[in-house]
Parts: sequence; structure tokens; C-alpha cells
Amino acid sequence: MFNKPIHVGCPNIGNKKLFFQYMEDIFNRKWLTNDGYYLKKLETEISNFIGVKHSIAVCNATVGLEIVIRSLNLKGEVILPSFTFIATAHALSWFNIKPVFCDISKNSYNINPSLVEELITSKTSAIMGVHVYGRPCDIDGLNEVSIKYNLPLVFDAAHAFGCKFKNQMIGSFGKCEVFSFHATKYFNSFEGGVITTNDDELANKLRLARNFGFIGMDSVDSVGINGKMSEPSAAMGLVNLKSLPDFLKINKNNYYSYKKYIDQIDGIDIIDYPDDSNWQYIVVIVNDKFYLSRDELLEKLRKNNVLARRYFWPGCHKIGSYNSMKKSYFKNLDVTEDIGSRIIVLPNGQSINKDIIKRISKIISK
Ligand code: T4K
Repeated sequence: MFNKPIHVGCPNIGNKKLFFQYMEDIFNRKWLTNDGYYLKKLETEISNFIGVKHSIAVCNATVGLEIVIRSLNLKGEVILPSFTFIATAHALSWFNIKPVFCDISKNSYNINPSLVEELITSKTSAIMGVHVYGRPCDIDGLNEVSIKYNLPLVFDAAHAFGCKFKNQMIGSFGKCEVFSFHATKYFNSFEGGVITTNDDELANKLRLARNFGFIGMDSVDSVGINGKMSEPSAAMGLVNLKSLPDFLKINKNNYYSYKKYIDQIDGIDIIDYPDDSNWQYIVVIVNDKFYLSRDELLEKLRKNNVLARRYFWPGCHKIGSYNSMKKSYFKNLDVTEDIGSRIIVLPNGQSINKDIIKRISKIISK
């Protein structure tokens, strides 16, 4: 039993002293938001880090997705996985676009490209992949379908900052990709996110849309929203970017410490990561052979102050208004339902260490 709650999503925080220096400077500049010095610097550093032409920082990934949806003029139906955080589906519904839920692959838990094709109708306007837990989608497979049907491919890369696909950083695939910099993510700016793209025309539209559509002080080009990232958030991003190698090392070491214990417990598996991951999510799958059901294990962990999560159960198609949608919008979601019913996410990040992992593993195995 832990004295204090051990959270999934406890933030990684870089050099606090440097952050306070940046804050002092922000106050001195008297420039708190709206395309400020720190925002521009963060965008440049992210573009360099990812190797992409344009980085458009936003107030959060949900608004980022909405700006993308609007700028690409998506409508009708968009195909996405159900196995994702509700924000992916909500961003579409916000524009009255029907989310068409596609099942995931057994190995990757990402949208299964071979099932996307049968969901395409005359109303489909895009395919939206999600790199769940930072494990890259089958981007080649999705690209093939996207080219064959001339449909834009976009990615919700909320979990995938710092991850790679075939040696190339996530962030430069599809029309664009959207990262989340929420407090709970591997890399955070309190709240925030970034849209990355190599498409000049799209980047211009996204920048306009982020700032009410303004093209000059008094002139507005198009309908826009307030999706701007503030200077304190950008400063936090810059500070955390410097600490990214440390965060990575911690996450990876923690992952392997967990793996050492979990691999010895019957009936429970820990998911694998390719070498170029950020290792943020410690995901375990509870099998029939385990002595507890998934929910009993979750309860046991919580009673011991380990606040594990069921990301992503029960699948978007079973949540709120999506649950009452016509079944034709989600034909076969067997893998989504199976994985969702057996999943548990355990704490990782800076606030976790070998001793905590040993104790958590003991709670699981007893
Ligand atoms: N797409 C995907 C695939 C996503 O996973 C997300 C967000 C998005 C899009 C949208 O991105 P944003 O618009 O948020 O940028 C949390 C996060 O709020 C959310 O960002 C994240 N995914 C999702 C997977 O997790 P909740 O509803 O589970 O949050 P909450 O309040 O229950 O907190 C999660 C855990 O983190 C708790 O154990 C407490 C802990 N925590 C949280 C905060 C904020 C801390 O220890 N410290 C903190 O400061 O959604």
C-alpha cells in the first residue's frame, strides 16, 4: 500500500529554475500570448527536432484536430479507430462529421488498414489514424488506401512525440499530424499541442485558423478560432524539450523494470515497443489465466493507491451518443472490444522508480 496516490499521467517536469527565468523574461517583455517570442522559438525547435517544414503550436490537441478538420474542409464521414481517447471522435462530431469506427490490428492496437476499405462510402472525406501509445500506425497500408481512394490521411499523434516510423520521426506523415502536449504526456507544455506538416498551403491555412483568420491587424481572411498557445506554455515546452533525453531514459528504464517482473507473472503480458519509442505508456493485458479479472486487478491496484487506468475502454463506439449510432457505422470491432476489456495502463515517468515498480509488481502478482 502506498501512502500517496501513484498516478498514471503524473507530469514530467524539466529544469524548474530555467522555467522561472523564462517566466521572468515573459513578464518583462509584457508579451503573454499571440505569436510571441517563446512560441516562435518552440515552433522552430520542434520543426528541427521532427524534421518537418511547419510546426503550428496550439492550445491543445483537440482544438488542433478541429483546426485541421476545418482547414481540410472535411465533412460527411471520417474513418478512425474506436480504440482511442474520446477527443479524436469528438473533434469530428463537433463539425457534425460522422465518426466511422474501424477495428484495430491485434498486434499494434492501431487502425487496421485492411478493414478501412470496406468502410469507405461516397460520403467519406478522410482517414484519421491514431498512433496509440506512440506505436506507429501501419502508415504504408493507410497510405495505399488513401491514394487508391484519393482521401486525405491525417494522424492524431497525441501520444507519439519523439517516436519514429521506419527511421523517420512521426510528424511528417500524411497531410499533417497533431501532437498533444497535455500535462499527462511524455512531453508537456501544461496544456498544448502542435500540428506538423510539410504542406505550405495547409500550414498557412492552419496558422490563419488558429488566430481567428486574421491576415492583418484589421483584416480577416476566413473563419477562425482561438487556438493559440500562450507564452508560459511555450516556455514550459522549451524547458521540457531540453529534458527530453532524460525523460526518455527514465521511461525506457522503467519499462524494462516493469517488464522484468510482469514477464514472470502468469496470465499477464506487457506490450512491446519498437526501439524508437517514447515508452510513455506501460500497458498490460490481463488474460483468462490470470487469478483476477481485469477490473478486479484495477480495484486491487486502486485500493493500494496505484491509480491505474483503462485507456481505452470501452472504445469510443460504446461511449455517450456514439453508443446509439447505427450499427452500420461500426461493423466489426471485435479486437477493439477484446483488447479494451483486458487492458490496464500503469504509472510511468519521472515520478516512478525501480522501488515503486517492484512494489506495484508485487501488488499485481500476489
Ligand atoms: N487524441 C488522443 C489519442 C489522446 O489521448 C488525447 C488526450 C487527445 C487526442 C486530446 O489531447 P488534448 O486535447 O488533451 O491535448 C487524460 C488527458 O487529459 C488527455 O490529454 C489524454 N489524451 C488522456 C489519455 O488522458 P483523462 O480524462 O484521463 O484525465 P484525468 O484528469 O483523469 O488525468 C489523467 C491522470 O493524470 C490521472 O491519474 C491524474 C494524472 N494527472 C493529471 C494532471 C492533469 C496528474 O498527475 N497531474 C496533472 O497535472 O485524460
